[in-house]
Amino acid sequence: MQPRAIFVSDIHLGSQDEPNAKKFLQLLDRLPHEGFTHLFLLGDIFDLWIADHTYFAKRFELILSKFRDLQAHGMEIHYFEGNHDLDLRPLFEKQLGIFVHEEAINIQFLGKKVRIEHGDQMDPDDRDYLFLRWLLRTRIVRFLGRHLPGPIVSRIGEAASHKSRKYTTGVRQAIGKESVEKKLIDHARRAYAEEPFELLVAGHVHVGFDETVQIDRHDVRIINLGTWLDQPLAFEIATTKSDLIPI
Ligand SMILES: [Mn+2]
Repeated sequence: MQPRAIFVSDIHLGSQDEPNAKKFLQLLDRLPHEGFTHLFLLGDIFDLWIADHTYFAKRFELILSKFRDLQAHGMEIHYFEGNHDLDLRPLFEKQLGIFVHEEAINIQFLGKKVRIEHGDQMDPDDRDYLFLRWLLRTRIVRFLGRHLPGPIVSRIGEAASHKSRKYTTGVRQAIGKESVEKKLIDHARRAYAEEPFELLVAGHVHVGFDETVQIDRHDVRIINLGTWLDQPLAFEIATTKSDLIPI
């Protein structure tokens, strides 16, 4: 069977009953029948998820069991931590066998060099956030996140998550869609200098984007998955085509 991959990000699910959760479940449902072999979750799938609290596992149990179904169909799932879903290894990797990534990765898929990431590290000017990102991953904060009771973690987290979403929308409105797009391209150039790729797939900035630019005289395609809060999108890579598709 030929590999076929689908990428989604920034769904920002607050519960499993909301319309986008149903849409997401329907999408997951049809993946194995349509021959998809790989699912890439590019972060901020949930509006809040911290560590392995049963609080979150219960809240989104339908989605977790759908992930298990996909694995039973032989699909491989990768989950990139976002800034709303953190410390995923204890549950998603250790218990569910999903590959968790905290940083960008470069892979070969169908002979194409692809860089994949959530995208929250793409803006070097965003020092406050980059500090916060570091802080949230320190041992002490991870310890608290894992050991404080679920309801407390969720209350603190929901306040932070609301602020963060407002911040992302604020940035987009303050600097404009074009400046966000310029940041995407600048980031692609910097990342390319580290390790070249033909395709970059990211999320986080909440601006749907699909453009091919020239870097070092090579065509590089940059995809941003936008947010399901505006318009549900997914990106797929198959042998015949690679497309950004409305869900
Ligand atoms: Mn994000």
